[in-house]
Amino acid sequence: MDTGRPTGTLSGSDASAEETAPDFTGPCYADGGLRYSGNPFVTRFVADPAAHVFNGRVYVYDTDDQSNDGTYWNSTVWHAFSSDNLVDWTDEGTVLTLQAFAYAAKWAAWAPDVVSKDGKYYFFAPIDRWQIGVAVSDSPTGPFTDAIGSPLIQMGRDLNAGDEPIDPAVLIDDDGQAYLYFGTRIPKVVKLTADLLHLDGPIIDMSVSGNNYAEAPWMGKHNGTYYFSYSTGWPGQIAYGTSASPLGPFAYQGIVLDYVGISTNHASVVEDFKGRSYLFYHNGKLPGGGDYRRSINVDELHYDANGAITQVVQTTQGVACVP
Ligand code: FUB
Repeated sequence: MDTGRPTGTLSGSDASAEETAPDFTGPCYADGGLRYSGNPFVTRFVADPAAHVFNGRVYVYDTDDQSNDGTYWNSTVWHAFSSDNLVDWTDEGTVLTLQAFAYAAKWAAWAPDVVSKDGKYYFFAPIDRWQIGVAVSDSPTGPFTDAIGSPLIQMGRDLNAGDEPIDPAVLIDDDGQAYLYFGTRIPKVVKLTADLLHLDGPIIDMSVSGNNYAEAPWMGKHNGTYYFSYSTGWPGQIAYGTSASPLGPFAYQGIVLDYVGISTNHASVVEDFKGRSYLFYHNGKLPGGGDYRRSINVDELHYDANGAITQVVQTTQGVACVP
């Protein structure tokens, strides 16, 4: 996809890479200069990026703000983009709609997550602000079909589902155990069965010191430590805590991403794509953008020598092309 965003050239600390680069040909270079993604790196209004690497390619699953009415997050479809170099992005179009879920009231398709297991792709879909469904596909871009026929999580039905079971985020740990994180104001976690289609135990309130959790949970793992990140409010920053267990308790560590200038903040981490880590997040900076017309960005994420995340710098340049 031609994003229409500016491309950059090597400068500063990247200049050393220029000196050692064998040549400046190939898709990552233009006019002898390294290309950058630009931020926002899309020309469509999409938000709530859930980024994953599947088969060596980055897929970003989003809430589709382009198709809401501009006054609320009332889109009924989810969108995706993909790239193998972080600069050339393919618009994968609508990958799932609320129509796929017979039980949906069909008025709000919010922040999703997708995981891969045994060659299949599982799309965790927050539906209408009170339930979470699962759809499955053989391809990361669908078509996805309802995998259960009823909600995986439903407010009122499930004990301790909370007041607003939204923003699912799934971690499949190194031992194969899957954990589903979700919720507003109180972070929730529940184990999933091996087929990812059922709860495998009670829904637990997760403890994060500082108690400033609002929404947008994301769980990552770095050098054996679990990193739980989340938005702190409306507006919010992306904060994080760490733990030796995926169930917590999490000790507050600091801010991953500062305010983004609109009412919501929502981010995901790609821990390792061709040797670097990245933070995907949204803001309102695409022309015509704002609270309900958000667009997605990517910047590098760094850990210091002690494993602390260095606050991510929000750039308009974006990230360098990775061949
Ligand atoms: O996109 C609708 C909602 O806004 C998401 O579910 C929240 O995380 C916030 O970004």
